[in-house]
Amino acid sequence: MEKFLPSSFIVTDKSNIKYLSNFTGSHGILLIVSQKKYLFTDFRYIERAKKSVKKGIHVVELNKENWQEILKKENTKIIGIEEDNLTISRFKKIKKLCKITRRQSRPGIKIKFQNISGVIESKREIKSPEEIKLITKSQRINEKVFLLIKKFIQDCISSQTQKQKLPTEIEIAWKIRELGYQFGAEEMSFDPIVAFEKHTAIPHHNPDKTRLKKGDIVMIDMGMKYKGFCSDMTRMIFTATPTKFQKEIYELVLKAQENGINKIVSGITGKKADALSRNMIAKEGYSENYGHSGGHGIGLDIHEQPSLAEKYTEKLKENSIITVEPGIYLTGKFGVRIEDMILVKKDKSINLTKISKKI
Ligand SMILES: [Mn+2]
Repeated sequence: MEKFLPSSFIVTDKSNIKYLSNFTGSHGILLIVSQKKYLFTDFRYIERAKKSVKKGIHVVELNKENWQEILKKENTKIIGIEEDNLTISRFKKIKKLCKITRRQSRPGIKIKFQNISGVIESKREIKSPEEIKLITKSQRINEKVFLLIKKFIQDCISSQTQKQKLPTEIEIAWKIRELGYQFGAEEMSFDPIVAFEKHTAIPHHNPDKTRLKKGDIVMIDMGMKYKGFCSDMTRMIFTATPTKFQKEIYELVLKAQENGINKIVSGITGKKADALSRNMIAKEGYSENYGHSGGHGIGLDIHEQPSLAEKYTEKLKENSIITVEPGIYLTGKFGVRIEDMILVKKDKSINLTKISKKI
């Protein structure tokens, strides 16, 4: 269903503010009144905002007088707000800012609020060529880091002496961060997931002090942030020849994932896109071991619209970027997840991830 924005609205979601204005400070609020855009911030961010905002956006130091002046000038009566993003206390402050009292001979204006949550997010689904370039670059950094991490793990295993200790999950997660910053990421798009052996059966394992052992199956799910844009990838590393069963599971997940990637095109629903991988896993009897959604939109946020899930019945849009990440998790044994980023196209979607999936 297409949703529309009223002519006046307030943007409080940080990624939406960045999307519409290019402002990235932690304290800002965007007020749009009849197509005129005002970025309100405080003293600390004024200079930075002036330097970074898109053309045509007025940067204003927030106070009640100038806020109300703008609303009065345009005779604003309905203002859109992002309910999903507002705390009660922040909403109270906004209400106060917008409460225009009867003063002198001026008539008071009663303002109504309307929920616009999701509308800007829905516009963000379709990526511009520039955004596609930045997301791809973010993934290139991610890949550079991953290859070095993989080599580091393999080198540790092959050159291990009796005395030497192999790295812990935390140590590898830290190395991912370090290399990421070194190669130009401004931050991680989420805390790196590094899991050894049994921990791979926990979809979002929190790295701990467990040490790597030769023969472990390793899961690495990692992503970088570059100029505000996220990347996301999951790979499995086998530190010895996998068992027949491990290989079987790995190949099933891979087959399911590639079926998804090859058949996802714009116009199919998120539900259908999810089913492309899920049905193959279910057919082999592992539906109970695949308890998360099949993927998600990615951009300024690590998880954004659309969603590859049973309940997501909206259609995928051309030039959206999504992840495809099926998995099988066998508690107490091991798990496998494989994740790539896909640029959705009309005829054949494009895999933005270049790291090999061969064992
Ligand atoms: Mn993901």
